[in-house]
Amino acid sequence: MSDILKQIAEKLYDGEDDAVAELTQRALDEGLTPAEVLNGGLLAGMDRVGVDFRDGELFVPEVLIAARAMHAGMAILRPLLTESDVPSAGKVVIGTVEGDLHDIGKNLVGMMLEGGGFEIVDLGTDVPPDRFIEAIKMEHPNLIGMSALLTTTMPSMKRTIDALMEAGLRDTVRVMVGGAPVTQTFADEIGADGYAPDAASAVELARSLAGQINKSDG
Ligand code: B1M
Repeated sequence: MSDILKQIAEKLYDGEDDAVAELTQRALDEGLTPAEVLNGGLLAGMDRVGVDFRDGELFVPEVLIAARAMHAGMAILRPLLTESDVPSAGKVVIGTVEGDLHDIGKNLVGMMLEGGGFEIVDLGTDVPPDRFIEAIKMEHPNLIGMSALLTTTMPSMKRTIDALMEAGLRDTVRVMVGGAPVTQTFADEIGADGYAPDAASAVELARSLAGQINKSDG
């Protein structure tokens, strides 16, 4: 791995947001691609944070500071990831489900979808089912995207799909789900239309699902 990517990962782990922003910009100036900086620098650093958090070597305050540094790096990459000359591919209402505050993956998926030509309505984190319903009524999206990082919040995805059915809206949108503990099997069990393991496959999935919905019906 290049030296600058290693430094980005280390500074992210240490939670040094200014250094992460500066190194991210420098890596791009040196000719690395946004994907290289994201995967080899920012995500590599966050992976280490995840392992040490799991093993009890890092605690919530340190992880929060690392997350802030991740946001600082992503803010530099954002314009590059969201740049798109593709005509609108559709509209996606996206959010992290009720009870869950993790937003890094959801933000990344939102950015990549935007780069793939989608219009994004981001509801943020801790989004209850009725907030998704309200947004569907107001925004008439092609898709909704739900993210969950906790096994304890995954059932909120099912509650949201149930609420869509109760509101008579299930046929007007396609539902995609993702997040570290989510699997294709779980997506099938709860009646989602698709599951993507990462942000790049989320764009492919969204394209194929959006093609199934005719918004003149919605
Ligand atoms: Co928390 N956390 N956390 N955390 N955190 C995890 C998820 C955990 C696995 C850590 C661990 O134990 N190893 C663990 C969950 C265990 C479990 O349920 N299985 C955990 C826990 C336990 C907790 C708390 C309960 C800790 C506590 O308080 N005791 C607490 C819960 C708070 C809450 O949400 N109510 C908590 C809090 C936090 C912080 C606030 C400190 C912080 C979040 C800050 C923020 O997001 N703004 C945090 C963080 C940073 C993590 C880890 C370290 C990193 C998550 C991350 O951002 N990864 C995480 C450990 C880990 O995942 N290794 C951990 C990088 C991100 C790019 O990946 O989000 O997976 P990810 O997104 C990917 C894919 O999953 C996919 O694409 C993305 C890009 O490739 N994807 C989608 C995601 N959403 C998608 C949606 C799609 C499609 C694909 O379609 C719509």
